[in-house]
Amino acid sequence: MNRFFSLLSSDKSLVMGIVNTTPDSFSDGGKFNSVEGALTQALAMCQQGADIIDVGGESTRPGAEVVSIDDEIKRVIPVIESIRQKSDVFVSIDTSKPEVMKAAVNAGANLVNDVNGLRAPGALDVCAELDVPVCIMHMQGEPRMMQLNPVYSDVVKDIQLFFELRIQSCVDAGIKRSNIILDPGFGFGKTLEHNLQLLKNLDEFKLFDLPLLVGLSRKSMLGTILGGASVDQRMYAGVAAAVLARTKGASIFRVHDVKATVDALKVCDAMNGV
Ligand code: 7PM
Repeated sequence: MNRFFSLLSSDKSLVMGIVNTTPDSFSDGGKFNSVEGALTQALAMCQQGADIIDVGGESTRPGAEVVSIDDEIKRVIPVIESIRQKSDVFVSIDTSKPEVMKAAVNAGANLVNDVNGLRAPGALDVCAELDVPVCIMHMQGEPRMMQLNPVYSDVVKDIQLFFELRIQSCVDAGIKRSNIILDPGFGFGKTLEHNLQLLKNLDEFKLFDLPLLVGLSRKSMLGTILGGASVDQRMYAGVAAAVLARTKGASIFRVHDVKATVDALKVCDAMNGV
């Protein structure tokens, strides 16, 4: 059993720090500074107790520009390689493109995080071949349109069915069941009511007996709950949401505010004796 697998199967909460490599997230937009900036951010998150660093080069923001395979590889691979040179932290690649998944794992990434749930042609086969853990996230619709009018007959049951079908497709493609992580995809084709239903009933997704990952950090549902708080005013709400998700069975937390989340989850883990 490898080191990452042992960590995933431990009862500890795991914090995944978000590192964005899109040029617009760094002031000069230049290549060197983007890599340097992403590396500095990743190393700081490790200091703050992150267990995993999630590296993404494709914005899923509604209306964001499409990134080509080549451009995405040029953005993320130097960042993964530079993290690998300085640290043995686990690295996750946030992408929906099979070519990027392959290049990233070959550069040292340990986990594939796909907001599209490995639905792109070839993604299932590539992940079976790479034999790394994969996070299957639920999204209704596609980023550009998904928030216009999300509809479910029962958001929890509908997503359970989605997971059941995706797990089957993964296993049929040769992905080990023990390599699958599930994520209900907060904010991806969901109203505030849907997101709250999911948070309240998160334990319903434990029926698959697979690890649950949640991304609640700085999301607009928190802004709405707070009565219109901007992105930089959502940290305390995000920490509260992570703690609530922990009590409902989540074990991996994808966050921007690593130190605050790590400290809060230490209280949960101490209470649970883990
Ligand atoms: C705009 C909209 C910008 C949405 C950024 C986002 C998740 C993820 C993201 C998640 C997993 C964000 C999202 N969210 N991967 N990637 N789970 N597994 O707020 O919830 O970071 S992007």
